[in-house]
Amino acid sequence: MAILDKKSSQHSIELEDKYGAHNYHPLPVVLSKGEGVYVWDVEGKKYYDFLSAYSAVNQGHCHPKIVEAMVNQAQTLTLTSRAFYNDRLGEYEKFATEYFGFDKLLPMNTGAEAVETALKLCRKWAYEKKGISENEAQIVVCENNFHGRTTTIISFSNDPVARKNFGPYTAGFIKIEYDNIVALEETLKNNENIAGFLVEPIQGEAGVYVPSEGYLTKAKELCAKHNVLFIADEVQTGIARTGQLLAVNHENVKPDILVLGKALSGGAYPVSAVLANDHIMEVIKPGNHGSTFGGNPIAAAVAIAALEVVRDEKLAENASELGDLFRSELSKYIEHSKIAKQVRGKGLLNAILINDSEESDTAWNICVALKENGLLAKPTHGNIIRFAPPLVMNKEQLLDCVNIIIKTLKGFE
Ligand code: IF1
Repeated sequence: MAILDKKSSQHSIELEDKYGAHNYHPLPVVLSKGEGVYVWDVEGKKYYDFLSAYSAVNQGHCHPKIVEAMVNQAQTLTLTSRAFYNDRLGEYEKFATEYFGFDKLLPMNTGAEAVETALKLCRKWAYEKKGISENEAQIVVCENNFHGRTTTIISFSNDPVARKNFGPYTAGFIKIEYDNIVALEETLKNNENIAGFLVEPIQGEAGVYVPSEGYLTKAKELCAKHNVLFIADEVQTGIARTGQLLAVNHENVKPDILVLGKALSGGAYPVSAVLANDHIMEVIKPGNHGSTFGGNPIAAAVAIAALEVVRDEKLAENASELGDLFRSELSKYIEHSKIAKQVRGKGLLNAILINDSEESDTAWNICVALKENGLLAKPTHGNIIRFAPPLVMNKEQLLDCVNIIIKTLKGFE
């Protein structure tokens, strides 16, 4: 029995393969421990984590302050539902609204739920405040967006893998090219029924696509001019990832509706939120929207701790500095590389483009080799590798990682 009980990567993989739905294609590594910028597999091998659970673990794995807040609250009160008040939610709402500069917060759990919430809020505002006739509201979205997996959200995705055979789809969305201000202007000018513009300040899933400087500022101005709500999905880009608390801060843009998730909890617990000012949020009345778990006391305690860590450890500043260093070091190598074409990103949300077709398995093979060399990253869209380590990394560790990446790329030249 001792041998059977012993954990092995192969055993864990076989269990998932046999008993789990095959909705992911993970890198063949089985993790069992994490601390700061490191994770360990079940055989005890240590890796730098360069995915950070898709930017949920910005504060580093198992941050002691976040874990302590979670454990203390878990031993006291876990869930009341919103049928009753709990003594943590209001405190968290005050903290988070002051932190981000909005009047009110609506608590949810996952990113997709928060995006759904923002869409519902936007539509209701359009009917009750803007005066759009019932069922006529349209929301403008961008090509190659990623906002989550619900039926409504995939209705306006243009990724066939995420979308095909899940119809019929939700109506009411207009898709325009990302980073195209003229397309937005034309769309807003020619349609009275537009309620909102939903946008990722940097497109993550599309391959860390940073829009032209000024795009977000101009988009916000156009929205204001046409009385259209500017909805920023900062689920992935928010909470210091790009070198500012929010990616919209790079352009001093204030969204009408802000959507947060992932690192709002430091990856310890599912916590998401929608923030807006009163003139928008007040359209939501008792019974209009909710969630059994949204706003639970553990989530509230965890989110406060997670946001305190970002502030106290100056994670935005660190992401900004280390991001500049990462891109400049890799650019020097890429200048003379045949296998890597470009490094791009902001703060510690970066990607390199691999010089091969989207259909090739080169990026995947590079990620497998990176894993062998002690660094975990994952390809997105075939030939792009995303690099997003926890923001608690230091300079020495980052340079060590740059060496691992360069050494690995050299094996593919
Ligand atoms: C998966 C990407 C990252 C998001 C934005 C909402 C959500 C996400 C901007 C939904 C989620 C994830 C989910 C993850 C892969 C991932 C991702 F590659 F697809 F783009 F992070 F890079 N808005 N992003 O990025 O949040 O409901 O998942 O909490 O496996 O689907 P969720």
